Amino acid sequence: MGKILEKINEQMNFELESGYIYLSMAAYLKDRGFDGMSGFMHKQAHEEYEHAMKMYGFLTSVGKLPVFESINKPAANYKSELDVFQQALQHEKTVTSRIDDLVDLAREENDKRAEIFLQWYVTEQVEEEDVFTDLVLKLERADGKFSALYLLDGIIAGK
Ligand code: OFO
Repeated sequence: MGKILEKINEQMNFELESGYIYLSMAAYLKDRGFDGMSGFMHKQAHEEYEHAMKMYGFLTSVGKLPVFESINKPAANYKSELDVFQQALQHEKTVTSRIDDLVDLAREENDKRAEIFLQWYVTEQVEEEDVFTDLVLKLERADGKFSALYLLDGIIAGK
Protein backbone atom coordinates (compact mmCIF):
# COMPACT_ATOMS: atom_id res chain seq x y z
CA MET A 1 0.00 0.00 0.00
CA GLY A 2 1.47 3.35 -1.05
CA LYS A 3 1.93 6.44 1.06
CA ILE A 4 0.32 8.90 -1.32
CA LEU A 5 -3.13 8.86 0.31
CA GLU A 6 -1.57 9.52 3.72
CA LYS A 7 0.33 12.44 2.21
CA ILE A 8 -2.79 13.87 0.56
CA ASN A 9 -4.48 13.66 3.96
CA GLU A 10 -1.54 15.62 5.41
CA GLN A 11 -1.90 18.22 2.67
CA MET A 12 -5.64 18.48 3.35
CA ASN A 13 -4.73 19.53 6.89
CA PHE A 14 -2.08 21.92 5.57
CA GLU A 15 -4.67 23.57 3.30
CA LEU A 16 -6.87 24.14 6.36
CA GLU A 17 -3.86 25.58 8.18
CA SER A 18 -3.27 27.89 5.19
CA GLY A 19 -6.84 29.13 5.52
CA TYR A 20 -6.28 29.77 9.22
CA ILE A 21 -3.13 31.79 8.46
CA TYR A 22 -5.00 33.87 5.87
CA LEU A 23 -7.84 34.51 8.31
CA SER A 24 -5.33 35.83 10.81
CA MET A 25 -3.82 38.04 8.12
CA ALA A 26 -7.34 39.25 7.24
CA ALA A 27 -7.91 40.20 10.88
CA TYR A 28 -4.62 42.12 11.06
CA LEU A 29 -5.39 44.01 7.83
CA LYS A 30 -8.90 44.85 9.06
CA ASP A 31 -7.41 46.13 12.30
CA ARG A 32 -5.08 48.36 10.28
CA GLY A 33 -8.06 49.81 8.42
CA PHE A 34 -7.46 48.14 5.07
CA ASP A 35 -10.84 46.59 4.34
CA GLY A 36 -10.03 45.76 0.72
CA MET A 37 -6.89 43.80 1.59
CA SER A 38 -8.71 42.16 4.48
CA GLY A 39 -11.57 41.06 2.22
CA PHE A 40 -9.07 39.64 -0.26
CA MET A 41 -7.46 37.56 2.49
CA HIS A 42 -10.88 36.33 3.60
CA LYS A 43 -11.48 35.16 0.05
CA GLN A 44 -8.11 33.39 0.06
CA ALA A 45 -9.00 31.68 3.34
CA HIS A 46 -12.23 30.46 1.80
CA GLU A 47 -10.34 29.14 -1.24
CA GLU A 48 -8.01 27.19 1.03
CA TYR A 49 -11.03 25.61 2.66
CA GLU A 50 -12.22 24.59 -0.80
CA HIS A 51 -8.78 23.16 -1.63
CA ALA A 52 -8.99 21.06 1.53
CA MET A 53 -12.53 19.93 0.72
CA LYS A 54 -11.51 18.79 -2.75
CA MET A 55 -8.92 16.55 -1.07
CA TYR A 56 -11.51 15.40 1.44
CA GLY A 57 -13.78 14.42 -1.46
CA PHE A 58 -10.98 12.61 -3.27
CA LEU A 59 -9.97 10.64 -0.16
CA THR A 60 -13.51 9.57 0.58
CA SER A 61 -14.09 8.53 -3.03
CA VAL A 62 -11.06 6.22 -2.99
CA GLY A 63 -12.07 4.69 0.34
CA LYS A 64 -9.58 6.49 2.59
CA LEU A 65 -10.93 8.01 5.78
CA PRO A 66 -9.95 11.70 6.03
CA VAL A 67 -8.31 12.40 9.39
CA PHE A 68 -8.21 15.92 10.84
CA GLU A 69 -5.22 17.06 12.87
CA SER A 70 -4.57 20.01 15.18
CA ILE A 71 -3.88 23.28 13.41
CA ASN A 72 -0.91 25.42 14.47
CA LYS A 73 -1.62 28.86 15.90
CA PRO A 74 -1.02 31.48 13.21
CA ALA A 75 0.89 34.73 13.81
CA ALA A 76 -1.39 37.52 15.02
CA ASN A 77 0.94 40.40 14.25
CA TYR A 78 2.92 41.50 11.25
CA LYS A 79 5.39 44.29 10.57
CA SER A 80 3.35 45.88 7.80
CA GLU A 81 0.93 45.22 4.94
CA LEU A 82 3.92 44.37 2.75
CA ASP A 83 5.13 41.88 5.35
CA VAL A 84 1.72 40.16 5.28
CA PHE A 85 1.77 39.70 1.52
CA GLN A 86 5.43 38.69 1.47
CA GLN A 87 4.69 36.00 4.03
CA ALA A 88 1.65 34.88 2.06
CA LEU A 89 3.77 34.58 -1.11
CA GLN A 90 6.36 32.59 0.81
CA HIS A 91 3.62 30.36 2.12
CA GLU A 92 2.28 29.73 -1.39
CA LYS A 93 5.78 28.78 -2.52
CA THR A 94 5.86 26.22 0.28
CA VAL A 95 2.48 24.88 -0.87
CA THR A 96 3.77 24.63 -4.45
CA SER A 97 6.78 22.62 -3.40
CA ARG A 98 4.58 20.33 -1.27
CA ILE A 99 2.25 19.75 -4.24
CA ASP A 100 5.25 19.02 -6.48
CA ASP A 101 6.45 16.45 -3.94
CA LEU A 102 2.99 14.85 -3.93
CA VAL A 103 3.03 14.56 -7.72
CA ASP A 104 6.49 12.97 -7.56
CA LEU A 105 5.26 10.48 -4.96
CA ALA A 106 2.12 9.62 -6.98
CA ARG A 107 4.35 8.92 -9.99
CA GLU A 108 6.80 6.91 -7.92
CA GLU A 109 3.93 4.78 -6.64
CA ASN A 110 2.36 4.68 -10.09
CA ASP A 111 -0.95 5.93 -8.66
CA LYS A 112 -2.55 7.48 -11.73
CA ARG A 113 -5.81 8.57 -10.05
CA ALA A 114 -3.79 10.57 -7.48
CA GLU A 115 -1.48 11.98 -10.12
CA ILE A 116 -4.38 13.18 -12.28
CA PHE A 117 -6.23 14.53 -9.24
CA LEU A 118 -3.17 16.57 -8.24
CA GLN A 119 -2.88 18.24 -11.66
CA TRP A 120 -5.57 20.73 -10.64
CA TYR A 121 -3.39 21.89 -7.73
CA VAL A 122 -0.31 22.26 -9.94
CA THR A 123 -2.25 24.70 -12.16
CA GLU A 124 -3.85 26.45 -9.19
CA GLN A 125 -0.45 27.12 -7.62
CA VAL A 126 0.79 28.87 -10.76
CA GLU A 127 -2.14 31.28 -10.44
CA GLU A 128 -1.75 31.74 -6.69
CA GLU A 129 1.95 32.57 -6.90
CA ASP A 130 1.30 34.94 -9.78
CA VAL A 131 -1.38 36.86 -7.85
CA PHE A 132 0.72 37.20 -4.70
CA THR A 133 3.89 38.12 -6.61
CA ASP A 134 2.00 40.93 -8.33
CA LEU A 135 0.60 42.25 -5.04
CA VAL A 136 4.00 42.14 -3.33
CA LEU A 137 5.47 44.16 -6.19
CA LYS A 138 2.70 46.77 -5.94
CA LEU A 139 3.12 47.01 -2.16
CA GLU A 140 6.89 47.37 -2.50
CA ARG A 141 6.31 50.28 -4.85
CA ALA A 142 3.87 51.88 -2.40
CA ASP A 143 6.85 51.99 -0.03
CA GLY A 144 4.69 52.25 3.09
CA LYS A 145 3.07 55.54 2.01
CA PHE A 146 -0.51 55.67 3.23
CA SER A 147 -1.90 57.46 0.18
CA ALA A 148 -0.53 54.72 -2.08
CA LEU A 149 -1.61 51.99 0.33
CA TYR A 150 -5.20 53.25 0.39
CA LEU A 151 -5.24 53.37 -3.39
CA LEU A 152 -3.97 49.81 -3.47
CA ASP A 153 -6.55 48.77 -0.90
CA GLY A 154 -9.25 49.69 -3.41
CA ILE A 155 -7.50 47.81 -6.21
CA ILE A 156 -6.97 44.67 -4.10
CA ALA A 157 -10.62 44.82 -2.99
CA GLY A 158 -11.62 44.08 -6.58
CA LYS A 159 -9.37 41.02 -6.94
FE1 OFO B 1 -4.20 25.90 -1.36
O1 OFO B 1 -2.65 26.89 -1.24
FE2 OFO B 1 -3.04 28.64 -1.66
O2 OFO B 1 -3.64 28.03 -3.11
